[in-house]
Amino acid sequence: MTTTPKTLPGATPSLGRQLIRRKSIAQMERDARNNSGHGSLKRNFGVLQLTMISVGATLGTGILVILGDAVPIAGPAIWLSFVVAGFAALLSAVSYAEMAGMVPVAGSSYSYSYATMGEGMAWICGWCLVLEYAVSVAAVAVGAGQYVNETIAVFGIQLPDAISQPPGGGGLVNLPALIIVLLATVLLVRGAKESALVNTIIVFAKVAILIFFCIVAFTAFNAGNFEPLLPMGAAGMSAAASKVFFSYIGFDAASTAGEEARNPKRDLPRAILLSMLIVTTVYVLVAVAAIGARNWQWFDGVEAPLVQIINEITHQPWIALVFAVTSVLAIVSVVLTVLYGQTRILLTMSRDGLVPKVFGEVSPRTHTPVKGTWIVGVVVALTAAFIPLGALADATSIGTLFAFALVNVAVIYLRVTKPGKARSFRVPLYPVVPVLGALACLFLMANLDGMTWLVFGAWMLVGIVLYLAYGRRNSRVGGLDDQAYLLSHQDD
Ligand code: ALA
Repeated sequence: MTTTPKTLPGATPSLGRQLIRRKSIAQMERDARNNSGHGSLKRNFGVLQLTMISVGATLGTGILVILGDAVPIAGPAIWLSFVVAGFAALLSAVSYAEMAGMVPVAGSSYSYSYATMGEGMAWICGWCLVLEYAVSVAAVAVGAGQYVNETIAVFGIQLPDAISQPPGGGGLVNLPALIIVLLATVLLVRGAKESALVNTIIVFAKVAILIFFCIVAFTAFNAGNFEPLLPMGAAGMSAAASKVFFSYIGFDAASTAGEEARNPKRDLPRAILLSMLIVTTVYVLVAVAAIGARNWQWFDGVEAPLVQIINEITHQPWIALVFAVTSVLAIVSVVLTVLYGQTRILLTMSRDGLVPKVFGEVSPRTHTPVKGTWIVGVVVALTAAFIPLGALADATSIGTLFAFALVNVAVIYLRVTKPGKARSFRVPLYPVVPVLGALACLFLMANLDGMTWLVFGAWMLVGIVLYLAYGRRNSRVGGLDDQAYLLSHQDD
């Protein structure tokens, strides 16, 4: 199927036509090579760095903080909730792997939607990705701020609320969250390679402390804690699965590094799948170890449960301190890599004209989108510092699930329309896996509460208004240059 425009060169298409016009994969690759004359990113990353970017973006508050909120919902079956959420994420991860190997640019699911469902869905997906990346990272930074507080509390120091809580939360500014986001921004501006190195070191450290937690917790293992397995019934287990789905958000971050990978077609699918394997194994082990060590009712209202368990079992405050400090770093690496992903997605969207040009300017010196990174970093830092995120943070999972569902649909679409196109990775058991993947996302979305849906609806409404006011007028796809290109690549 071709993407030949139906409008005359220079004519403005109708809204309906504009919403469904697609951008070909070849055209995306060409744009990535030229970056509209704005300087290019550098291909620095191999499979190790890419995997670490995904693990870095994934493993954080979900297991360190949200585990404690989810145990009272599921009971001892919390480990099953992690398996269910992980299975749903894995179904989408294999779809991401196929798409990332086929469309190795920096836009992730935004680009996959543009290539398949057209501009309207691509914008919606890009707008959902802002929820998945920018809004979630603000929420994650707030979580890191809380951990900083608990860490220094080990020394008997407590930050005053005025500088550790946002207005509305009893304070003036959440300073730890602000500082964490700004530090990550400075690092990202300096260079992608430097950021990836720092991230890799932290990822090794965070996986190590979680393995250490399992070893310590297993010394206090009580099999009786697993009975009854489902005190809240299967409904409790699946509601908790929707909640802990947050902890899998981020495995797709490697797919935003498509233009900085040395061999994206080979390495992106590997990195995505490898990172899923690592985080799922760690999550299930930690959940089993935590329940084995403490009865599920103990978790109610306990903040930072893993630190508490370590402290209670070892009776060594310094061990708890090392654990807590590494936990803060763990969350910092989520902030670093998720911010990274957001800047690369916006870079791609700006190339298409859907967001302002400034996000696409790459510095020839650092090979990073310096201005775009500062804008994203400052907005996220201010959001984390001054806005009690509340319901908006809950909406990040719903936005992410929607983006994941679209990727599953994109796989099916391209299998039907471009069966002969080379794929470096193919989803196994097609079409069962992408169909199940999309259904699993819808199922988890349906499990989220009405308030979350309401916030999501409001978010979408804002997105539609922004598109009509800006994106629709400034979209460059289908412009004269593209049309000439498309006509000479009819068979793409
Ligand atoms: N998955 C990321 C976390 O758990 C967002 O912090």
